[in-house]
This record gives sequence, structure tokens and C-alpha cells, in this order.
Amino acid sequence: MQSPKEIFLELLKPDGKPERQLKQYEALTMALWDPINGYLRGNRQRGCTSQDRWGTTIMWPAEAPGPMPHITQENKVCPDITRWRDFVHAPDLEANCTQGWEECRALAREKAGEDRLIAGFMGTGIFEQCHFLMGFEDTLTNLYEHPQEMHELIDYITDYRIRYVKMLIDNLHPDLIFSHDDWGTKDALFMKPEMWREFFKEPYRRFYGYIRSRGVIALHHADSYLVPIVEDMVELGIQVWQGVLPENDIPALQRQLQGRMVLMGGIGAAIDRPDATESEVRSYVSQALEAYCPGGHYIPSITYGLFGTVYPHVDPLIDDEIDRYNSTLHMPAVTCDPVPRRKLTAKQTEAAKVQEETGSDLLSALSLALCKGQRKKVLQLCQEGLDQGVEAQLLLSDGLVDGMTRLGNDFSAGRAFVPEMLMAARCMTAALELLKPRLTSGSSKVLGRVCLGTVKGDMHDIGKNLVKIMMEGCGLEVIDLGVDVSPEQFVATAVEQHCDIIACSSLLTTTMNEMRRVVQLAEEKGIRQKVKIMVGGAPITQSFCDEIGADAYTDDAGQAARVAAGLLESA
Ligand code: B1M
Repeated sequence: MQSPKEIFLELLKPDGKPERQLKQYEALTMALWDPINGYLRGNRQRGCTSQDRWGTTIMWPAEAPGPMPHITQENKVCPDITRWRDFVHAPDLEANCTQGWEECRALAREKAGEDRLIAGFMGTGIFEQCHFLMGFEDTLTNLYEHPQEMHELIDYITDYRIRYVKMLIDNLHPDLIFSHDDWGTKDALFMKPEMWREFFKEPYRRFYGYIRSRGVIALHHADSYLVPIVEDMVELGIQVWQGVLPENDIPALQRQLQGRMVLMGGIGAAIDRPDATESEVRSYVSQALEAYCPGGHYIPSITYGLFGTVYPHVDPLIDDEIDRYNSTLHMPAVTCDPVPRRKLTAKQTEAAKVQEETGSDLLSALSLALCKGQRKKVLQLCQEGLDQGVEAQLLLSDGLVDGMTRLGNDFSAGRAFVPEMLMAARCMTAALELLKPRLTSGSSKVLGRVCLGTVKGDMHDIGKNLVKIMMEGCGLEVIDLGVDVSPEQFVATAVEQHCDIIACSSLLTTTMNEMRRVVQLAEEKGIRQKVKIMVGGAPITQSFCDEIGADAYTDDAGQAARVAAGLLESA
């Protein structure tokens, strides 16, 4: 009978013959107690805020499943990429991690025995380290705006990581290195594949090349959608991709890869819920096994970058279903297609570039410049428009908002990525500053007070900021609560600041229901008769407004201001 270790090694061979499915992390002894991990991560504790060795603030709220970086304008380690050398200092592992290796190695050997592989663990990969240092937005936009400095910083982080992995291999003697770096969301890469290749591929070729040159197995964790770069991952020397989400269309990847890389995952966070029933977990897992095991070179596991589920009742059920699958291996496989997947259109969409349109007039040139994130050009065109007497409102609607809409469509089609949206958002914010005095009527009479915000879970603020500008221009006093505002915050502010209107914006279909809760809470707190509730944002409609019992919906900011003024005048 093959041991878990032997099965794992069989899986790595293109023509290997594993005799059964592995149970998640069964073949790996994750050596999390090595001196470097202790030095880098030892101070993270649930319920506490700490700083890591690079200076990044790490928060671990009591109710959260794990720690996460908390980067603000004030606390970011690297506030200016052009001066990154002044701010960024890699931890000195050679000086601080010399003790304790012998015990660490002995414990790993003992735990692994003959049947398991020892896995050295390395969190916070090269891309992740960049956004730990400067935040996500700066990282993505700096790739465009300061490519030279980003290349230098990435090389610096890569050198550090190679020193780190060398120490781990020299001292722990692992069979495998388990290295983290998330390069996308569950539906898309964070950036264009070409951009990932330009900045991250060579550094990772050095990193994984070094690991392989030492005869160690290379495993990369990323619970992201990575289909567009999967061939690159193979080329880099990654032998196992752990964290493969179902959205990657695992059977199609298995057909494409033909055993050149092992896929580990397929059991997504969707099933790791406190309310997931036993039969629900069993049916999800068994359907995943039926769909992915026949393709081979696959290890069923939760997609997280470490063993175990958040909700303890889920993990044993996953293992038990894998046992059950193994025990019926001799029976004919049932084919089914249970887990929602995304079609493999990335290659085609990758080929399609954002259409190069020549702006035949000022408005279309403005729209195009915004789409391309050209801040200087956007400001210049707005100024030209104003000088030529074009209405600020028209520059906004037919130039800037039109560009945003086109970019949104490209994003949906997989032709644009988050960095492009961020660049466009920055252009929009700068342009709004310029247009602001011309957008508002400059009324001096204060009609009433509004508390305005984007609802909980939603970070989009451009539309909300526009509503603020227009409302202030109509003589309303606006308390801007910002983004990610909870129903409790809306209602508490309305009570404490005696607001006449609560105005909620939402851009995500997944967050729009927060508005319903705002209405309910206003009723529960007894202020519903005193305060009007207005809603708006791209996914909101009049019928949604009626359904949740809000007072008014408008589909643009100018109208929102007029309606708000009307509501107060008639009150
Ligand atoms: Co995001 N995003 N985004 N995004 N983004 C959308 C909304 C999306 C439609 C793109 C797409 O897929 N085509 C999609 C939502 C899909 C859905 O809901 N099902 C989407 C997604 C999926 C996401 C992420 C999940 C992407 C990811 O990470 N994979 C993520 C979510 C993060 C989060 O919020 N938790 C995300 C992130 C981002 C950026 C950070 C990159 C950036 C936001 C930057 C910022 O706001 N500072 C961004 C952007 C720029 C967009 C698009 C391209 C543009 C939004 C915008 O600013 N439009 C957008 C696509 C699109 O809308 N075409 C998209 C211009 C603005 C003036 O319009 O806000 O609609 P809007 O406001 C209008 C009206 O709606 C109205 O007035 C304004 C016009 O005058 N209005 C009100 C707004 N609020 C009102 C309130 C009122 C009355 C009227 O009364 C109170």
C-alpha cells in the first residue's frame, strides 16, 4: 500500500500511478515552528494589533479567522515609492534566526516519520510584500506610474526571499517549500497577465529556480483565478498549485496541463460556513471529487493556504467524503458538473485589447483618456473644454462617466483589471476637483442636513462624492461618512447630528441589501418618521427603492441633490 508521501510523489510524475486520492494536507507535515517563522510572525495574536518585522501593522480582530495587514495613509511603511530605500528595510534573518534549528529539524522529522513530506512554510510572497508595505492601491498604480522603482523594490524583496529560503533549506532540510502569493481575486488576476509577467515572472523564476536547484519540491499557494498565467507557472518550475478555486475550471486545466503541474484545492470557502449542514458539505465535496478526481494530478483540499477549515465541523466531513470516494474507486465514476465554473475564455479575452479609438472630439478624447488612466491629459482636456465653454455637467456625463462606463464593460469582459480602474478613479477624483466650482449652483441658504455614505462592504466612492458636491451646491449641509458605512453608523449619525436625510450609495449588487437594513434600523430606532432615506448607485432601481421602503431613488447625482432639496422644502 502506498504511503501518503509515495502518493504525493507519484502525483508529481506526469505518468505517476497514485493508488488513491490524498486527504487534503495528509502527505505534508507543515513545519510552522521554524525560527524564521517565529521571528517574523510570532507576535501575531488573536484580538491584538501588532507590527511585523518590516514595520507593517497587522490586525487580528477577535472574531476574524486570521490576521491581516491594516494599512492606512498614516501608517504605511513606504509612503513614497521614489524614496523606497529610505523606508524599506528587510528583516535581518541572518542575525536573528540562528538559534533553534536543530530542535526544529528534529521535531519535523519526528512528526513526518517515513510517511510524510516535510514542508517549509513561507507566507507573504513578493507581490503581497509590496502591498503590505504600501497598500494595495499604491502597489497597483505604482506599477504603472513608477515602474523602475517597483522593479527595484521587487528585486530587493526577491533577494530577501531567496536568502530566506536558502536558510530554510540549509537548516530545516525540507522536502518541499510551501510559498504564498495571491495574484488575483476569485474571478480575475489583479493585473493584466502581461503586467504580471513584466514585474513578477522573472523574480519568481529566480525564486522557484533556486528551490528546484536544491532538489526541493516547489509548491505555490494562491486561492485566485490564475488561468491566464497557468502556463507561466509551469514554466517557472512550480510543481504544485495549492488553493485552486473551482472558478478556475479544474477539469479544463487538467486537460490542458496533462500532469505538468499538480492541482490541489477545489473545495472552496463557500462550503466553510457555520450554518453548512452535514448533508450540504457532503454533497458539495462528493460532487467536487466526482468532477475533479478523474482528471488526475489532483489533491482534493480546502483552498486555504494552510490545513483546516474555519468552522471545525466542516473539515472532518471533507476528509470523510474523500475516504468514501476512495472506497468506491472501483465503481464507475459518475460524471457531473456541480461547482459553478468560469468558461476558459481568458486566452481569447487576453488577446482582445482595449480598443484604440481616436477621440474625434473633445468629449470622446476625454472619455478615452480617463479609460487609459491618463491623469494629466484628463485635466488638460477638462480645462480645454471649460475654456471653450463646454458645460461642466457635459464634460462629466459624456466624457468622464462615459469613460468609466466603458472601462467597467472592459473589466467585465476581462480586458481591463483593477489597476486600470484605480488609475481611472484617480483621474476622476482629480477632474472632479477641477469641475466642482462649475457643477454647483453656489446656493448660500442651508436647507437641511444630510448624512451620506457608501454602504457596508462597498469601497466605491466616486458617485457618492459627486452626490456630495451636488448636494452642497444646492444648499444642503452634508456629513460625509465615507465608504463601508454600516447601517448602525448611518442611523447613529442621523440621531446624534439631527440629520434630515440619510443618503446611501451602493455600486455592488452584493452590498445593496445593506440599504434595506438602514431602513429597518431607522424604524427600530424610532426615527423613521423624522428622517428621509434616499438611495442610489448603479445597481439600484426605483422598484428596489419601493421594495425596501426608502423615500427616494435617483439615478444621477444632480437629480439626487434636487430631489433632496425638494424633500426638505416640502417637509
Ligand atoms: Co468596481 N465594480 N469593484 N472598482 N467598479 C463596478 C461597480 C462593476 C460594475 C465593474 C464590472 O464588473 N463591470 C463591478 C460590480 C459588479 C456587481 O455588483 N455585480 C465592480 C466590482 C466587481 C469591483 C470589485 C469586486 C473588483 C475586484 O476587486 N475584483 C471591487 C470591489 C471592492 C469593494 O467595494 N469592496 C471593485 C473595486 C473597484 C476599484 C477600487 C478598482 C474602483 C473604485 C475606485 C473608487 O471608487 N474610489 C472601481 C471602479 C472605478 C469601478 C467602475 C469601473 C466605475 C464606478 C464609478 O466610479 N463610476 C464600475 C463599473 C461601472 O460602474 N461602469 C465598477 C462613475 C460614478 C460617477 O458612477 O458611482 O454609478 P456611480 O454614480 C452615479 C450614479 O449611480 C448616481 O450618481 C452618479 C452619477 O451622477 N449615484 C447616486 C451614486 N450614488 C448615489 C446615491 C444617490 C443618488 C444617486 O442617493 C443617495
